[in-house]
Amino acid sequence: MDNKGGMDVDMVTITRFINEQQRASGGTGEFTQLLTALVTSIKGIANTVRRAGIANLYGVAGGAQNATGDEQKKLDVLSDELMCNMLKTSYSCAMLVSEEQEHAIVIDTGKAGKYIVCFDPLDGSSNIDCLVSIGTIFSVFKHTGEGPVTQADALRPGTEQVAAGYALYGSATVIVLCTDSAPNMFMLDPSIGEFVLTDENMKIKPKGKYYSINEGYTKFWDGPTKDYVNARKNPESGSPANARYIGSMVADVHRTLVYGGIFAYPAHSKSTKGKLRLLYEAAPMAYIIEKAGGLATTGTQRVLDVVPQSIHCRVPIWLGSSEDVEEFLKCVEKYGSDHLQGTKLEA
Ligand code: AHM
Ligand code: MG
Repeated sequence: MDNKGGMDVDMVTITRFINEQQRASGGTGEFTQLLTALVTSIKGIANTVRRAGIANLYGVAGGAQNATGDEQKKLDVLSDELMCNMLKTSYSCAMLVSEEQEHAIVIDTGKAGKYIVCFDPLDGSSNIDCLVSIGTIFSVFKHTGEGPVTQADALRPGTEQVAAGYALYGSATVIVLCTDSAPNMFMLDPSIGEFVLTDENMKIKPKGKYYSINEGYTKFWDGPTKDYVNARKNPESGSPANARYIGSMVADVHRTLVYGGIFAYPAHSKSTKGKLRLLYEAAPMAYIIEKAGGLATTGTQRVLDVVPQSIHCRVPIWLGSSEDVEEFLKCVEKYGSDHLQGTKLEA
């Protein structure tokens, strides 16, 4: 750090970081255009989230529902519009898939580029109005098919992502970005309006002391889920694990990445495919956690191997520190995977 008068005069901003990567790999600059659009959107969302109470932006958007039947909040709609507009005009995208849009958006030929971006513009909607941390999640694929892009071109397993990331609107705003190596974290410096590199090559601990799951659904859980959580609370030796559950996937996954542990949103008898959507929630988070050295499973397969049946399909997910996830998989093995809800993944 070249610190002069309290300011790093040689800071690594997110744009500088990507420019350097692009130069090293001989890229065309299109990914930088894409990232610039994402960063602009994230800055806009962060600012709106901070001012929402003053600007009368809490509450629902006139009774609207999104593609998967969730009630849309005013901030969901605003964030979606902002991201769609910025990405459409970045000249880097072939198609967009948003949690808030029923169908994929194919970009006009005149503005089209090579990336397919899947995103949840504002994740953790139930936490918006009470000021608990929320986030934005994104996943990036390259359009490789011949001819005009169609919605089917987004139905790709997470292993084919070329980048994934999230923004967390917490006590600070951060972007965690993962291209082909371990994730890097950039924190928004509000005094200059730039995301600055604060953590490079993030690695998750092999074992953590936190487990994170909505225990309100215990009565709907399958045997392996009950067994695993019970074992964490009542270990044969050592201290019980600590429970943490925010109810915003971005915040729960970020804590898991930084402190270690396990986060789960399993399928259960009232939600037989789980809740979290594969393309713009589960797959990007699984990609980030795996690149950090952790694991992400549905209970029967690696999340990144799941081929989506539809753009809004859901998937059960257990992710985090490798030893913690392996411990859960041992519970599945003990029962046999037939005892696991959501074993048959459908659209
Ligand atoms: P959303 O995309 O409508 O905000 O829903 C997804 C959120 C996740 O952030 C979080 O992990 C989950 O829903 C919490 O659900 P629940 O309240 O059932 O525990
Ligand atoms: Mg969401």
